[in-house]
Amino acid sequence: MSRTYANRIGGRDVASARTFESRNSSDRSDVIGLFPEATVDEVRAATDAARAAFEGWSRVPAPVRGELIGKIGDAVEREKETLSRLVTREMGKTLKEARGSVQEAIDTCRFFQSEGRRLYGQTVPSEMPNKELTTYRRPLGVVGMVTAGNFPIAVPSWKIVPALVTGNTIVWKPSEDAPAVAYAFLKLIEEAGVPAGVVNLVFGGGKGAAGEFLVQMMDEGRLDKFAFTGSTRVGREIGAIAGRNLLHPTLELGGKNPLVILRDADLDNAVQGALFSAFATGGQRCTSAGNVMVDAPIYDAFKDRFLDVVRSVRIGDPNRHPDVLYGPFINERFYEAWREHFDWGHEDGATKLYGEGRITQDSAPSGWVGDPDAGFYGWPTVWEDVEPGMRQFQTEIFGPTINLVKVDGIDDALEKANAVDYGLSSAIYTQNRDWAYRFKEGIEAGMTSINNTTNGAEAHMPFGGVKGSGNGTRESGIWVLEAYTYWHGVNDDVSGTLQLAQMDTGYMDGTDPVDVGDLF
Ligand code: UN1
Repeated sequence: MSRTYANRIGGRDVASARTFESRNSSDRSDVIGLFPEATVDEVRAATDAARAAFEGWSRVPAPVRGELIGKIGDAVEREKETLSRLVTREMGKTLKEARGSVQEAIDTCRFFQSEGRRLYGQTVPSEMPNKELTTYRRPLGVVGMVTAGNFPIAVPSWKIVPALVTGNTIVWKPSEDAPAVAYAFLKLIEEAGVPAGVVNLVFGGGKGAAGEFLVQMMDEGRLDKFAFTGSTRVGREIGAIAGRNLLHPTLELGGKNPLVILRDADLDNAVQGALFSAFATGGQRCTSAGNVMVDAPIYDAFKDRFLDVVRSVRIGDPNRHPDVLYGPFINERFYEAWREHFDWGHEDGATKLYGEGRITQDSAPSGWVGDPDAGFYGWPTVWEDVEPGMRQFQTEIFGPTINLVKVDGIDDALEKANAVDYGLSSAIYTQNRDWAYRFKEGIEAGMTSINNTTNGAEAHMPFGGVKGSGNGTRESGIWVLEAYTYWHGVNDDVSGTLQLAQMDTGYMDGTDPVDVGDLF
């Protein structure tokens, strides 16, 4: 019998009438638990609980809130191995990557623990005597959050931790692909001493379910902020609803990230970097590489070496085989979307160099281990003859597939790297400082790696994109503070007289008058 979990609203378990199962992505016969399908009333109740908790939480001194964040970090660190195994079991990334993703949440707590002792405002000189100007960061209020299943603890921590340290309260709807990880994280947040109602957790699906209900709460005036990681299509809808309610949402959306390999690159390093960028997490990262742009003089050499390593990639259930490069699709929907791209590829005139679709008993690459029918597993797939304008080139696929695109030098590489509607991450392999510099200056992306992968952003760097990859908000590091606070400017006049800004100022006196009319 699988255990049934409840929503957490105001520090209490709240069951829903309907439930859904969370299953192990690598072995779908393994049911992890039953989770509620929260109703609109339950989601609304969660916003009430967050609203009720706001005043008290926002008045807790920020350094004390920071200490609680530190305790969350301690609790996550203590449970790192268990959480990592749960991440692997529930959504299917390798244990090495799962440990990295849990570490990312710990790093986030470490960073924001001390931010509670900063949260600096400014003192600003006044234009009048005996008057002081100061600025303060103020919390926004109640934040609605919807997060994806591919980084089920790291990415939520990028939102929850800075929102908490700045004094906001939260209603969080995690991905239905990884509810158990969310529940475990919430329990550790509660254990650390975050008061009841400050972080509320509601479970369920997106469309027509808890995710959409939480978005609707903006129209009911119940939220002061929305934060979302997911597809560009859904992000645009959330952005429109937030816009009409005058909220500035955090939107971390898709990517079709270019990885450029120029003629002078260290090829071994570049092959390894391209492999990880394309296939880590089975290509299901928003920072995964979508197009590998290879300089013409080394195109054939790169292609041969890349295909050699792709042919020997180990794939299988990462719970049983710790040495695989990647495991299953997180869910059937991602598998179906990936399957469709084979049709477009052929229609558009791209050439498939490697890959045979779904891995089955009868069709498995040499590095396959285990029972392919236990989950949805895909062959690593490599295409060439891919050009800007093709769907294959433009569309984020979120699965194990990569395009090789031939380019001629840095200018052509840059032009093609910018020829997508997204601009999240990017990478270049070259030893030439000038080319690297030009790439860094010219690339339309929020993040760039030089001689490293498109993925693997560190937890205290600004994370986010340009163009279709988001709305310019940033997560992580000091930059995320802008997303969860507003600036409050305070004028404190101790002069005891009426002093009018711009009017009663000394600098207006004593100048030689100029008659502007005489100048023309
Ligand atoms: C995501 O896929 O939504 O940079 C986040 C990376 C990770 C985070 C990815 N640190 O690949």
